[in-house]
Amino acid sequence: MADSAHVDTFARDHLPPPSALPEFLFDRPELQLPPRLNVAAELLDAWVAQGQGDRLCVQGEIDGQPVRWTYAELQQRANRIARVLVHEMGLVSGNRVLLRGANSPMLAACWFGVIKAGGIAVGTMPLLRERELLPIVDKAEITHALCDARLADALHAVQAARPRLAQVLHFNGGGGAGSLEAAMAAQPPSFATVDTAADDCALIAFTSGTTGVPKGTMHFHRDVIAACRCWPRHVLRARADDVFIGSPPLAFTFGLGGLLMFPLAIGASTVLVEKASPDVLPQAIAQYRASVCFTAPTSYRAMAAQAAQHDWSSLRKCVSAGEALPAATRLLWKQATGIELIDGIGSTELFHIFISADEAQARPGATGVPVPGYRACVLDEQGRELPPGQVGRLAVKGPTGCKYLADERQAHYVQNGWNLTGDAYLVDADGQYVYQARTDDMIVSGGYNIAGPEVEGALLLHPAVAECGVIGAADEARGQIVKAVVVLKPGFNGDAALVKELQDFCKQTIAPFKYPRAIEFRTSLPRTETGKLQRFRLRDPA
Ligand code: 3UK
Repeated sequence: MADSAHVDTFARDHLPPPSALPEFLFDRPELQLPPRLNVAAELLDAWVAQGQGDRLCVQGEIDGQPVRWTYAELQQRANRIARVLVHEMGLVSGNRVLLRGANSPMLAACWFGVIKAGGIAVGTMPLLRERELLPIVDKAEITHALCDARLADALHAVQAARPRLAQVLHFNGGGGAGSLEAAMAAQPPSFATVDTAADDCALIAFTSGTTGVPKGTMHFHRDVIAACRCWPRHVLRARADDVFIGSPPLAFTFGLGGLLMFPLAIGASTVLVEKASPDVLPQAIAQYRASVCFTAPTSYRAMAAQAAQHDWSSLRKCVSAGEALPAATRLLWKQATGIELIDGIGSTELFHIFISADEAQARPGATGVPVPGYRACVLDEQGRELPPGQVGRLAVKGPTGCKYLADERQAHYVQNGWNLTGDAYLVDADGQYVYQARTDDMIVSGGYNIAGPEVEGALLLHPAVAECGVIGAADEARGQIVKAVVVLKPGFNGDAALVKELQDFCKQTIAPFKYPRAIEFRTSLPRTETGKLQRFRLRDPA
């Protein structure tokens, strides 16, 4: 720790104590990382230094105009931003810089600018409002921000309430006087990337948690590089000529890894589009001839429904994460595009995917096996390892792991060196990990343990069902009953006959005791910005 490059020691000072950290595994040859490491030096400067600066790096739009930047062009913009941060905004290495904006090439340049200057990037979801930004600014003691001009209002309100956040510049607003772009234009395009220690903090990612104060997960430079060398290398196996695209925001580590770190780690290019909802993503895939796609299971399901209208011929690899992938969705996508989805479970705490299966290993209903570099097991309530076939708590360790910023909940996520993700899993006879539910979402009805996602999987096989969520509803006789909230496809009517039909359908598809005794029809389901179903809002509509 003595040779940290950070002048501002906030991150180091607020790490969990060593005894509360998970065990880290670096036993693979590709995980032997040097003591000095900077993500921007590895992913950006190194390509330019190797004479690869003219390769295409990032595409998208700025102010409605198409953008195509090479590695050298992104590097020069990041360099100018680093200079603006240091020389105009008074950034000192180790300061936290809030980033606010939808995915765009400029947001990527800002991210690298912060990292080059030795700052700590704190990405925030574009939809967050003042009351959600305030706890992040407080918790991470944020002093600087780079913000998309179209999202300036909420941040102005935060600034008014928090004098600490004194330095803010805006981008993507036309580049007029006072903008980040104008400040960049006054700086030369070179910058000496700060020589950070491998265990200096590079980013703090806040969890998309459903309850309580958001948790900040700290990630070192080495965590990001280690993640680039595990799942992408061994499971995704993309190539330098691949074009990455997808929906998750760069503020979400699923998006930061999949749409920025992983393509740049192999010299590939990425498309950063502001809107990547299922109704516009297919068009963007065709327009940019994208070959590797990252999005959530519900998005694949929605895109599959309109597959016939689009050109998927450029697409090679499709990654699903964020929530469990129903077997029905895997099948629909394969039928629509011919592509076998790559499912993977990751978390903000571990940065990215740690259990997954490539196209060849993929099995409907299973997530896959531990990614090389990671180890996993299923534990009982006492922390003992369970044999195959039994449902328990998923435990993981690898080169990355949970480091909450000053948070008591570290002791919930990390126990005896394992990261406990809060998921109920079983390992089947083939060693495949089979997702059951979030531990808190297991339904106990009449003495049976029932996993809501399994019932959802059954309902999704019925032709009338567009989307659904299954929860436990309080019941005097049974403690809980299985309740399904269903969104129907157009042309279906949610009447008593359909309720009966869906119930019978479930009884034929899975063990009859799991069928939903109550079914409610709605026009949409509550989801987070990252595509996760908010079950707590189904349970308690208020
Ligand atoms: C759930 C899954 C079943 C699971 C994430 C890939 O989702 C990500 O991070 P979050 O912190 O949530 C983590 C939790 O989400 N989950 C994610 N993927 C799957 N459940 N199958 C899956 N394939 O409950 C997990 O504990 O928002 C995903 C990469 C980076 C990420 N941050």
